[in-house]
Amino acid sequence: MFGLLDAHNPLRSGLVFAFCLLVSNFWSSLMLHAEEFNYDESKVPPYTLPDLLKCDDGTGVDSAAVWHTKRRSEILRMFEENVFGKLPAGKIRLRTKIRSSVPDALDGQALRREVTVFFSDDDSGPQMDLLIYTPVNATKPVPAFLGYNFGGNHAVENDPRIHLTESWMQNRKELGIDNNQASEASRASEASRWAVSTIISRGYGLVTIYYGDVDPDVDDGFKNGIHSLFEKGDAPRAGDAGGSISAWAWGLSRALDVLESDNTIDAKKVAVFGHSRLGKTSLWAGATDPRFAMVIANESGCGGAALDKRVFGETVNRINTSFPHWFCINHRKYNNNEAAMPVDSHMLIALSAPRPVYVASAEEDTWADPYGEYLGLYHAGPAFRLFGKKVFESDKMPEVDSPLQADVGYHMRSGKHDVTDYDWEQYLKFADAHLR
Ligand code: GTR
Repeated sequence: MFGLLDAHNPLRSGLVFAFCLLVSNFWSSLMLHAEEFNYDESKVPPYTLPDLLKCDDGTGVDSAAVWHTKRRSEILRMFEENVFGKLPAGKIRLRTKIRSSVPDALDGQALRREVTVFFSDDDSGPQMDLLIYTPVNATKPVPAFLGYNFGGNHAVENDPRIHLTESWMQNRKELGIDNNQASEASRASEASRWAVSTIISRGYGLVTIYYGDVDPDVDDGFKNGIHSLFEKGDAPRAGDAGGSISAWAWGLSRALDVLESDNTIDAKKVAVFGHSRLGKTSLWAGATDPRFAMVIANESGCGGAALDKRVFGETVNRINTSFPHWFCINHRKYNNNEAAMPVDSHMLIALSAPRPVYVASAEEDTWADPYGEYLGLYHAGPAFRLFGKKVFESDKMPEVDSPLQADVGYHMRSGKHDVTDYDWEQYLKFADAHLR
């Protein structure tokens, strides 16, 4: 086309130029369109959710036994193959070392320990630091919340005795994180998200881990974190090889392994908790590890509790483009193609049934599609009902700041994407009802 340009014929080259401009505007408007996100309920495309209670061979699921022995594993396999991917099943020998033990943390309220968990025999190999709070006055092992933090264990509470995280971190000038290393300036930077004192005073333990210990949140070709334990050499990755969310979920299960031999925590009563990408992770951890007694997904959005087929807010294409390392390669088949997905979030949530599951949204967090998060939980209902559990009757979501709790729980908090004391209040109430 450019060959037609003739510098000696201004009229002709002007016309060609105008044509080229038109074509390029057309393409850029198409590109722009592809990057536009829908926030309008009336523009949600018609969609059909895969049938939760219909087995691959067409037979229906009419009992908890059939769910457990047949349908559940079919769904789990579909998520491994198409969404999160799987990690090699081999057992890893864990070693632990107590890094610190403070008997009077939180003004004397809690025993706080830092425990390093090594995933190999090499002290400089992959490892994670558990930060464990338990009430000092407990007379028996306590139920607990287990969840990752974004900012490092030292960001959870303002106490210089907590070691600064040494793992790779995203640079954040405002928090003094430079050269991908934490500094004192980021101490307590995430404290508002962890109602530690309230959790302890209500008789629960809290166990938290910096998620980057297990797998740094960066597209590094799966060389770092626990991937290095499983993937040697440069062989191309299988389409269903587990991405970072699988790695993080795996780390939560290893933390639970450790808690099983801790006499301050009742490992049979551990609620797995996570916010945002870590809420996607807590759902996947609950799905893959039935030992978690309760599952909490705070504002987990696309790839979490929100129905992908609604294509509302964040899309599959966008998430795989921004974060190519979170999901497995096969997930990219559904970029701009949510309708073809053989699963959706109702099935992810159902994988935790009959255990109590809490899904939470925030009103201003439209990127995560609050109504889609509610609907994911609502449409998971039939799996819970097989076990006689009480779930929500209506597909109409509750009003803002009006939590709904049965054997599943939901609230949409006013405000933005975050974790607040209000959220923890609801989780504690839910835990009182189901873990006590
Ligand atoms: C966003 C991402 C979301 C959510 C969030 C978070 O950038 O698009 O899916 O996971 O990050 O984890 O804070």
